[in-house]
Amino acid sequence: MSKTNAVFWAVFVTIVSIALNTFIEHPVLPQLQFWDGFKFTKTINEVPDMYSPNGTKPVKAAFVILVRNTELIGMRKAMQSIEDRFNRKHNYPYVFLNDVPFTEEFIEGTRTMTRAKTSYGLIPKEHWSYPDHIDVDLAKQKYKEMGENSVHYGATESYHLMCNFQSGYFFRHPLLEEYDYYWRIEPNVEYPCDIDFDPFLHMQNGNYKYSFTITLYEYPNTIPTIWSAVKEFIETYPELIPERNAFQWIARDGGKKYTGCHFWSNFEIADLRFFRSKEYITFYDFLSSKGGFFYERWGDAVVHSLAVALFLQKEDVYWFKDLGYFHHPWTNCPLGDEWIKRKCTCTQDTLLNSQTHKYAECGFVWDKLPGKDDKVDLNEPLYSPYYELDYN
Ligand SMILES: Nc1nc2c(ncn2[C@@H]2O[C@H](COP(=O)(O)OP(=O)(O)O)[C@@H](O)[C@H]2O)c(=O)[nH]1
Ligand SMILES: [Mg+2]
Repeated sequence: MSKTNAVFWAVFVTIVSIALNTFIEHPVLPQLQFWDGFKFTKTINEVPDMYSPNGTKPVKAAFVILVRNTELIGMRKAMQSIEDRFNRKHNYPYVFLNDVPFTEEFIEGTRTMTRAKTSYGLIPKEHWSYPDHIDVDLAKQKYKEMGENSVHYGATESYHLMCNFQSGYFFRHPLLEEYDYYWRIEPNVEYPCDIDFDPFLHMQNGNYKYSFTITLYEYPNTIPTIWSAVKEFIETYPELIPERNAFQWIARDGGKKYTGCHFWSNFEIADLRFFRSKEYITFYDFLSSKGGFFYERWGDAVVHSLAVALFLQKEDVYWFKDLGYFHHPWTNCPLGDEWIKRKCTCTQDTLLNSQTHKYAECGFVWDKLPGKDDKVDLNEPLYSPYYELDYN
């Protein structure tokens, strides 16, 4: 074929295909979704005014994240998940906290994951250090011993400082002053189901002070003396303990021992005013004076949970059963129709689903607590633990 012929055929074929595309109706076309530029972008991001990025939200609330610069990728994963499943329609702000200044790379890498406001706070030195009454050499000796005895994270100094901060200080950071509620997030957590309601609004409307998704039994060797400290606190400050609380959830053998039940605090939506209360601060100060954040490895999950059970009542706490959540290695994966309805991607029958695993039964024990109209029998044991752990 000559060059002229080739050009002729190329032009001919092009003209014919354009004509066919223009005049022939493709039956599949109407079923397909096409990118339609601005209109499409607007639709998926459309949010009620109050939830627009700069709008005044119905609840004074923020995500609060303690995180290291080195965890940027895990942080972006967690943000991608919460934005996709919830926050792209709500635009609640994020507050990032760190014991060292955030790098430009971290700020840029997180700011760009959301349209919501992000702020970055440095933790004051006095909130991330040994209190004066702690013998630092003794603490370091204890870390060594805890390492030898396989106490979970017991040998890691920064973990002790972190648990102390999360127990006694996060709610005092100046960047949180303007908020009433917070939702704790950690790098690498995942939200595997749609959250098609506003949990902050749910907390505010229901006047809930604390909420959870997963409960576990604590490792006994992280808290050898915490229960004796709690008993002493109750004797020292009887006026701070309300007549009705959730003591049965934490006490067994008539109050002699701790059940080990705690809310897994890496997920937490709570009322900051609870943590700022005189009761909570007095409780934290008392525990701090006992030295267990450093001579043992008391975790903030246990401390928050003990305080909730001492100072609050069943009605103050909400269990987000159908809010899908994953923090290695546990999942809270909704069961039954909820899984379909909420477009979940978690595995319902995984061994470590808190909805089904006995080790996470403290949530169901919580459900069995007497309500305000029920007759209370404090001597009645509430549960028979699957794991017979030995607590003091
Ligand atoms: N800035 C900072 N954050 C920390 C430090 N240690 C832990 N964290 C954060 O505290 C949270 C809990 O720590 P993580 O390593 O996830 O502990 P785990 O969930 O108990 O296994 C996470 O959000 C971490 O990013 C630290 O030394 N500095
Ligand atoms: Mg974690």
